[in-house]
Amino acid sequence: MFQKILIANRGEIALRVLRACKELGIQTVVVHSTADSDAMHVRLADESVCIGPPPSRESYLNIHQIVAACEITGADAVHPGYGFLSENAKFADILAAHNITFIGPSGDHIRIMGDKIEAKRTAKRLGIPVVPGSDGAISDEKEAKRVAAEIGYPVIIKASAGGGGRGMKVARTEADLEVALQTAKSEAGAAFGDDAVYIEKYLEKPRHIELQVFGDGAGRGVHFGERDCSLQRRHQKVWEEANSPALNAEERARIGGICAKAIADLGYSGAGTIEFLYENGEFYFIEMNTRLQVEHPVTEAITGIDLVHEQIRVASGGGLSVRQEDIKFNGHAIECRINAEDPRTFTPSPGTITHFHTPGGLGIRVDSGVYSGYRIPPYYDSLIGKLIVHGRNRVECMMRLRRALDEFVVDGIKTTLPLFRDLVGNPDIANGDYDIHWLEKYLANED
Ligand code: MV4
Repeated sequence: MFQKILIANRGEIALRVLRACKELGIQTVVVHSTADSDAMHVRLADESVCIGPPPSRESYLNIHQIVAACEITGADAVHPGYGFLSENAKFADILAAHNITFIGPSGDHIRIMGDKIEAKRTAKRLGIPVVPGSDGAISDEKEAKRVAAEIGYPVIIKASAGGGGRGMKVARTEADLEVALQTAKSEAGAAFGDDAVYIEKYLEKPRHIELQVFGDGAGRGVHFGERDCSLQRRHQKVWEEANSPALNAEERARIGGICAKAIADLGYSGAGTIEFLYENGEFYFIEMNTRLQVEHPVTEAITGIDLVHEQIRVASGGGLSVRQEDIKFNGHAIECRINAEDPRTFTPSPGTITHFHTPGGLGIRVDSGVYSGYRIPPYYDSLIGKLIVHGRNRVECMMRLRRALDEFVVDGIKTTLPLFRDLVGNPDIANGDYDIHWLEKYLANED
């Protein structure tokens, strides 16, 4: 097991990882920018190293500074959290070259999944169902027309270097195709320095369902069920739940079994998330994330397994603590992302939190690094906390969520809490009847 882990992140996820380290008796080091000196995780860590000024480029993304902090403190592993360097293959390679363990998959696996064309090709080879489309990059308009005619309109053009919704263009008819292809290519070239694009059948009203998987790096793979993350705004998830209201146990076991076997065959190590669009009872792979995700607590709630413990165990060579048959799905969990934003316009609302009171009681978890009197710096994302509610079934979970939202107090700044108080009372949400476009439509019709 590791002696000392360096946490290369900030905010609620730095605190989340720190808690896991403490439980395992592992010493902790946090790195932070000058804007985060008074953050909770800095106070609670055994050691902290200031690695630079507020802009992420010069601190949380500064590989040299982070490696230096490892050398100075004698950390033997790094947990990258999510965002920042968590899916940076070069960072994983550099740490390996310094004999420091990156708590995550190999640089090569990160690289494959970062290239969306290569990721899709790999998924297909491993037996994962993918969205019908081009086999690789589209070289010209002629090829685009041929593929589109084959799969049928509408189609979507995506950047291979994109992901998370960046650089996508929909073409509803052949007449739209030329413009869609050219704009997708030039936007991808400008944004990513790589203008490779691919083409897929455009699914009109899917749900976003993702499978939590783990590999031990030695040919064993398991799945921890799915999360339904269809409620999004501008590709930012807002509300996530497990299980998906759309799936039954047989469907879960079937797609879960496919994913676990794929992860085993790939020789993948650590936590991963396989993202699907789900429409008319069919799963279609779109991307794989090679990190721990923001919404991992809903999976922890229904399985009772600490996924950060599991990441640390696997990275240290201790293997997975569970076999597939040990993983049981109990009840239902919902996560609400509480952002320091205006609940209608989603404009960031940094500033000082004058009063912070979190709900409690059975089935309630709040992951947050903020406290009364904390000043939210304006330099980073606006997530200030996550409310995760667990119940024996979805109805109990929703009743408990409504109660927890009533108890939650965040004064001094605007937050997205009022949005959740509206959503929890909405009939479509109560029925689990929503797709990836539901929230944007709801917000557009509010005024
Ligand atoms: C799609 C799609 C429809 N058809 N691909 C957006 C994020 C990126 N990960 C993939 N995305 C989409 N890919 C096909 N073939 C619709 C979306 C999409 C979406 C997906 C998940 C959650 C929210 C979304 C909002 C708009 C579009």
